[in-house]
Amino acid sequence: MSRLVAISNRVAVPTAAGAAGAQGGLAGALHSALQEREGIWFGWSGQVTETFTGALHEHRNAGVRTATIDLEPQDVEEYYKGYANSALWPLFHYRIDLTQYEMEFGKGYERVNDRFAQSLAPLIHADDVLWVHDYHLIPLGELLRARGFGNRIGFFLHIPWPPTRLLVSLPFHERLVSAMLAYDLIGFQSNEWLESFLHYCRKELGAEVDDSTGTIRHDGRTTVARSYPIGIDYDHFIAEGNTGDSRQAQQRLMSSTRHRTAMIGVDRLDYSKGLPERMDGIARFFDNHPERVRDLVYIQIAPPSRSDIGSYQQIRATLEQKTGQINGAWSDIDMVPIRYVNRGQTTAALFGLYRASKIGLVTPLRDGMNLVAKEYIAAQDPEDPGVLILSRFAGAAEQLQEALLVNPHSPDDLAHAIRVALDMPLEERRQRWDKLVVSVREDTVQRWSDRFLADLQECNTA
Ligand code: ADQ
Repeated sequence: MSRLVAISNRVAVPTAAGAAGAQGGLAGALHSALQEREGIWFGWSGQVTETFTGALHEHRNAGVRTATIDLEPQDVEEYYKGYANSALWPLFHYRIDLTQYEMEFGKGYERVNDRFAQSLAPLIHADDVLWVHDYHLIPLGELLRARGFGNRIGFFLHIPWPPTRLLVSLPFHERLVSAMLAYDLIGFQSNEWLESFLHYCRKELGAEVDDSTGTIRHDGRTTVARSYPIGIDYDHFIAEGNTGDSRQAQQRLMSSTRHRTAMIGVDRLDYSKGLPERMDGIARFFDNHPERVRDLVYIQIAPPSRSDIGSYQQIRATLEQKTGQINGAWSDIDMVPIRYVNRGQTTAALFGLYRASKIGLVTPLRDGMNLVAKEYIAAQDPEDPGVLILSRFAGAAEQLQEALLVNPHSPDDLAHAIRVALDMPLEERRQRWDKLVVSVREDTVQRWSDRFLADLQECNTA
């Protein structure tokens, strides 16, 4: 088995306490793949230095070798906050209204990708397999090829791929996408994102595309693009659920909600997660069913994320205002309908909270996959499972068809789903959950990385 070199913006090995949550789903996912294949994980340390040196910090962390570099303040502004999170992230989540296209951002993005290539190059052996992750590092494969690396190099996009008509609003979009064709294998979370990508390659690059195999021929190179839906580390998650911490969290929530049904949402505080829209749906439910306000308590766990970017400060303010309005309108001296918790939780505690909640509310406006939906299903009691309400615009909806699928933009649709979930008979809840759990248990993060790496190994490098 070839050695694996994984590359992502941040290197974040989960701690034993399982506090990887606030870093997003990527941390846990990559960690499992690297443990299996004696590998290196390369990325930005998260530290800034006045002048870039390219010096490597090397560590062994929870059984995984890591190598990181520091970046300059200007790199962070232009590459991380700028191009990655103020241009690509909003655009790829269909938020063209929030997208900022500054020339400096694009230049900083190229420069940092080149710095990654320069610092990574001495670590690469001839027969290593390289796996690049996410939108921060799209041009890295091409920059490594320009340095003469003929290794197998794969790329996985954790976020959606936008429709061609949106993507063409990005200045120099052809350059970005043709750089991607330097990879041997490109993975997407769902068939929908894959189809959009193939459409772009055919229409805008004039590439020869075989839809049935995902093969793209362009400028003398061949790239394969496929869908590899990511999953959770099911066994590890279940083990976390068997701890005292998990049971304590479950008990704490149950004893504080008593005769009311707990409904839970767990999200990074990001505008893609549809949090204000979710509050509008809950408010609509209360407006339509004032007699049921006492039946429900909503727990929103939302740790801040990217809080130095203006659009993220805005979303936080909006959410706090909406939560305050609903609580102002519907609270009584002995009850508050929404509990808003602005900090992360351990994996064990999350498991307990999911299990104590008879409704899981996962309503992103767009999401590459969404692992919270899968965690919610995994944490349910098979004898008395809760109901998952899931946005049809999350990649996870392709696999979790037995959830109550909703349009997160429609408050009426959300309010209706909440009512249906509250009233769903045990028999139907079991039938739905029995089907949902099969995919969550089988399509794990291990299977995701095994499938991707097996396909990458098969690729014929040009
Ligand atoms: P994220 O946008 O971060 O990931 P998601 O898939 O939901 O979204 O993963 C979040 C992870 O963080 C989950 O494991 C969840 O338990 C955890 N988490 C969230 N809020 C938490 C909190 N308050 N406390 C503790 N843990 C918390 C990106 C893409 C997704 C894709 C993943 C993986 O945006 O679409 O599913 O990568 O590819």
